[in-house]
Amino acid sequence: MSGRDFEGWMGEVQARIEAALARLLPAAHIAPSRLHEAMRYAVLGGGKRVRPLLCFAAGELSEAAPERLEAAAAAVELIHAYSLVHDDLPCMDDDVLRRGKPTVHVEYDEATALLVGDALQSLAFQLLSEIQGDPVRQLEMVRLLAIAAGSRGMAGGQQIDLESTGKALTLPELEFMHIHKTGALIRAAVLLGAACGREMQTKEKAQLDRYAKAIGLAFQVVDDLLDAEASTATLGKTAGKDSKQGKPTYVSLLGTARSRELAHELRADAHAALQPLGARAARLAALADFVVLRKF
Ligand code: GRG
Repeated sequence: MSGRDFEGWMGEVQARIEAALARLLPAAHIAPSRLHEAMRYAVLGGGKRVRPLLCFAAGELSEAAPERLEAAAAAVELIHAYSLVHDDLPCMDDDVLRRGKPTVHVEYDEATALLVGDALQSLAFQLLSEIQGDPVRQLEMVRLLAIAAGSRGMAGGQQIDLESTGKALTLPELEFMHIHKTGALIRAAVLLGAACGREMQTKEKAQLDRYAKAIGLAFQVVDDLLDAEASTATLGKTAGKDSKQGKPTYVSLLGTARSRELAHELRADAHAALQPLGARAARLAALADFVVLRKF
């Protein structure tokens, strides 16, 4: 697949998910208006939509219907958006800029930002529950996302992150934190996309899981590199925060050169995992490249 084909596909999926989210979020004029307006502010008009892209790409492996993928991708993106809103709160990462605009608690207020996160999380599960199809499969999807977002996934990873500030972690400890904080939701995006289509063989699922774990970690390594090397304007969020806050990162532990190498090793592992899955995995492979080579 050429770079141009991939960019065209990315643009199409990003436009599709933006339209779906705009349709699925409650309209701002519906009461309580302030909450609904703030939910739309948090979700619409920004972000790379990496998780929806992964969901759609994984859906190609199992020949999933686009309407089902749209709902699953929207659900994952809503969980991601909620995590960003809560992460930016003063009691957590305390940031004022996200996706190039003031964070939700700055634009609205802290209590509203808290409720925005809560309501986005609820809406995500509502969307999964409304997907048409085999109810057993649907329940598995709900369970998968619940575990990925909860204390054994993203929220647990965030807890470890909060406890780690100012501490020197070992590499396995850092990896454990990121497998949960960032990796769990990325893995869920991939597995949910695949679960939207035909039942895949156990072997295929294992390869896909290996891919998802590799790019989940690669995503975080690159996030650490960008925080150290890119500008606030390019990122649309405050750059250089990790070292200022004394957060353990791949860059603080390994340095930039080794971190870059590690990202490429994880990309190679992601590609290797896709090898047995054939041509249908081409977009997942291109997404592994995007995750590692991105500049924002
Ligand atoms: C509050 C439960 C809870 C969890 C928060 C994901 C997270 C945990 C915090 C976000 C802070 C952060 C910088 C995490 C590192 C990786 C990450 C998720 C970056 C942001 O994701 P992108 O780059 O953002 O996909 P966009 O804006 O493109 O969607």
